[in-house]
Amino acid sequence: MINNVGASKLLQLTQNKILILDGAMGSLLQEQGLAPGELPERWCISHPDAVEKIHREYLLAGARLICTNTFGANSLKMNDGELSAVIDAAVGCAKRAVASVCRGDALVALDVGPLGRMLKPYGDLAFEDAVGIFKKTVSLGASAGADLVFIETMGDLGEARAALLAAKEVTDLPVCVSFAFGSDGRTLTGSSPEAVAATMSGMGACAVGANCSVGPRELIPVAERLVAYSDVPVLIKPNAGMPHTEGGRTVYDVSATELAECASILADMGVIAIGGCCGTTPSHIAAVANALSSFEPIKPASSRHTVVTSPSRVVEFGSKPILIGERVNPTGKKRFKEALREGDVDYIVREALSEEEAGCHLLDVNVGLPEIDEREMLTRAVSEIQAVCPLPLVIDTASPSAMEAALRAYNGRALINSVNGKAESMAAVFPLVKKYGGVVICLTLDEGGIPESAAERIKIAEKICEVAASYGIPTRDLIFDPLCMAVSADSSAAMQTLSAVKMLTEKGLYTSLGVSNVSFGLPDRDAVNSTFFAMALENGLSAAIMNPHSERMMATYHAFVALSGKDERCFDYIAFADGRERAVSEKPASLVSLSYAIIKGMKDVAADVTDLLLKDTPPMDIINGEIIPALNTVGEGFERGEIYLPSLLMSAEAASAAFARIKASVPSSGEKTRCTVVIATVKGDIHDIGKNIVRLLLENYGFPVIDLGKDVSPERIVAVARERGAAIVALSALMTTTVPAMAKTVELLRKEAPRVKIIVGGAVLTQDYADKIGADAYAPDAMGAVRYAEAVDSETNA
Ligand code: B1M
Repeated sequence: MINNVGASKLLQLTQNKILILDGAMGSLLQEQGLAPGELPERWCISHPDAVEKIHREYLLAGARLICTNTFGANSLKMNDGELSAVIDAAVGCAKRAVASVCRGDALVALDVGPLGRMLKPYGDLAFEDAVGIFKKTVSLGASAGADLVFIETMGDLGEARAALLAAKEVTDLPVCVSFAFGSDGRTLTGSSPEAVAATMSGMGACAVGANCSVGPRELIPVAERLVAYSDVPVLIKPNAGMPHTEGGRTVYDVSATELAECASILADMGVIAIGGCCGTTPSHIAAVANALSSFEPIKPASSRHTVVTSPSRVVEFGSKPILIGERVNPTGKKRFKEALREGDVDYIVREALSEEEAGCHLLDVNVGLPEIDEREMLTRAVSEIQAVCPLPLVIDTASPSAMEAALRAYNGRALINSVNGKAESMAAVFPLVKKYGGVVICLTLDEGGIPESAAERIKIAEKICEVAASYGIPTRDLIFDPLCMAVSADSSAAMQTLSAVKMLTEKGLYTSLGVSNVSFGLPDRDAVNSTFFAMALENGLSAAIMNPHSERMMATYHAFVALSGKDERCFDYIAFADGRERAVSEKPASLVSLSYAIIKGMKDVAADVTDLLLKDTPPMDIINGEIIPALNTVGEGFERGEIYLPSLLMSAEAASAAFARIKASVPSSGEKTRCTVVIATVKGDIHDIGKNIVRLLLENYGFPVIDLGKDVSPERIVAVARERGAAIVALSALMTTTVPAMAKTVELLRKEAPRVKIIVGGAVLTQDYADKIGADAYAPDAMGAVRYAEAVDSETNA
């Protein structure tokens, strides 16, 4: 239930007009003297008049929804007492401004920004801890009198889910959720507008949107996609372009006129609330309000799309049939059952990855085994598969408690398997679909069992649609499984199922079948399955739960798609027929290559495979032949926009795990008698894998190495080099944006420690650049660094 006052006011404010939102707060506070590094939220207490004045200016400019100055107000940044005082004061400032400028006729939204820490598995913050932190902020905002909650500038879908769930669990205020998108049209962790719109609106946000990002023009295509895939209104708050510095001042290039032009385009495409973000001012908002004063908002239509998503992948029902991998399931699999009993999630993850490689679109995850804690195992399996596999998942369980735990952990909008026509099943599953969002597979059986005839199964489907609607779940999000029975037991079984698929399709409903059931008890099951699969596809089947490792099933699918005109110039069929490598990860850990484990981000497997390799492969061969090429592959995929930051992080973790095993296996070279080396990755750069390799090799050649780590300032490097009497400083940089910090470090060393020799390296470095910044030497690889250190050492000792 949504708070009536806030929700009805929101509805009223968007009824006949585009709702005007406010603009930047932080940049205006800086103009009034907020010092760099000072928390802007504290100004609600120390300078309430300044904060209130900014709110008033936005209201006078035409804003009718303003955000409190609480972007960073959370318990990671301040203690409970201060948090409560700041939020109280912030809501007070905004409320007073609304009362004085427009006699209460505007909404005050509690502004909630990201926590500034990555969630597990990419960072160290547990999902439920994030939920707890957001809950604290939101309950304080609700008690202070905010009219709604505005979660903004989210870069990670998982964090946005945590914030939205928290808000819904502690208050009935309406909640808007807005994301920051990069120039590639994706969030920091790789989510598309479709993924965030479907996930957030499915979870009950009252509006979704985009804010900040890279400028208003760049947000136009993002807004179009949000509007198409959202069931709720879309709001946009762009920044005034990307900031740059001029004469020590931060400058934004987008003028008020340009923002207003973009606002008109956004309103034309169905955005109902528009404001500004960083760099915008009351004059920007006045220009937007002026441009939109006579605009009638386009009534938001429900999304027509049935989608399931992971953070980075959206799969839509209705165009091509969808393949759902059935292999993550213990039924009839001895090894899988053993893995479940032993808690061997790596095995399950490899099974999932092998299905991804075989060409599935979605993966069914079922870990039901009577003797294990299914709730715990399903949650673990879902989280660990999601950490390395981009495919959206199908949460498959008969236990409502396991379903809820897995849906809570699932990052995105899942396909839920399943509900059926029994009152008990619908009462248990539909509230979960409503709370966590999702598309649900509906089995056409009820208290009377599985009806024999197709017509009776359709009746159950109709009943399910009605009950789902009473929970507010649209028919669009129901996928009907008319149940596939063994043809060996009943010769009419297959035909009844096919006719049910046809009837459901004719009613405009989507269907799914566990196709392999049809051949139960028969020899050469693949022949029966693939023929039945072709027949079902011809009758309109939308999705099949099947074995993607069956060549016949896959060939049937690709041939069907090509023959039905859904494969432009048969490209997909030709690619399929040309053959692909498959099932690599079905092999035991010992047979998975290290580079594969790194590319897929499988940390534990990478460590285990490294141990095996170390038995007969020299460490440097492992580094040069497996670790570096794998990281290059990942880096290239990242550059092409094919993989996103979370995968890069997982691969880096896997590479580091492999490297740690190599390091542990290399015997110490004994007494260190050579000259001392100080090594660091330069300021602003957190890449340290290459630097660690250089350190390992130097130590192995007898050099005492003082490792200052990554992101190290020139001042610290110089201070330590002087203090420890280092003969050599070794600097690493991996990004074009951080080589200037290397130049600065060299400059400072020349001034403060002129006798120290400087060697530089890292992927972006060249001999030319090393010469230009005045380094003594450049090494393209770790061995080059050792050779140079040896030369310096013999000179020093000569
Ligand atoms: Co990032 N990253 N990354 N990244 N990352 C690169 C470097 C990038 C080229 C990827 C790409 O777009 N193709 C790109 C930089 C583009 C550019 O500036 N030209 C990039 C980017 C953009 C980013 C972020 C900005 C991404 C984001 O957040 N949007 C972000 C930056 C954060 C920051 O630093 N402020 C970021 C983050 C990360 C991770 C944290 C996820 C992770 C690093 C984890 C870690 O290091 N602990 C990561 C990774 C893994 C990479 C790639 C894929 C691999 C780097 C690596 O470890 N290579 C990388 C793409 C690539 O290089 N193929 C990429 C293996 C390593 C052994 O090689 O370090 O070159 P390297 O070391 C070699 C030699 O160069 C030499 O010896 C080593 C062994 O032969 N060497 C020296 C190195 N230092 C030496 C010093 C010496 C001598 C030799 O003497 C002193």
